[in-house]
Amino acid sequence: MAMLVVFLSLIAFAAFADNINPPSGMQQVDPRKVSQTPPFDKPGLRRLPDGSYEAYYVSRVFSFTPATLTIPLGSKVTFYVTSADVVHGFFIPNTDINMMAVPGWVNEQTHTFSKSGEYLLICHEYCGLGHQNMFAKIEVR
Ligand SMILES: [Cu+2]
Repeated sequence: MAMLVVFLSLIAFAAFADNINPPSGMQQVDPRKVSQTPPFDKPGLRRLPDGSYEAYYVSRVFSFTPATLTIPLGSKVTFYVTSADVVHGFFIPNTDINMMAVPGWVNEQTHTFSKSGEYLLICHEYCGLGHQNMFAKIEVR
């Protein structure tokens, strides 16, 4: 029992001392109101004045919105991801994008698409009976 208290205290101390947080800018969003909350009310790709892009994704059992996305070749894209229900994975093989979609939080990662082709976006966190069908497509051209 004493060991348990010691270990939990060490974890709590390390979390606060090292300021361990979810991997995002600490952006929060109410998971029940995701579909009314900008920018997640209109998920998709947005071009920024500097020529880079932002991609907003909402995950829910068992799909990603948008289901397909077309990205110009060579673009630098920052993905912003949240979930409207349970925890999902957000993984695009052969890129730097590998994160969790957590209800209540917005996670972000950036990747520059320097190879054209079709990329698969998959959920790699078991989220229920339809988990194996949870994917979306990204076309880079
Ligand atoms: Cu899932």
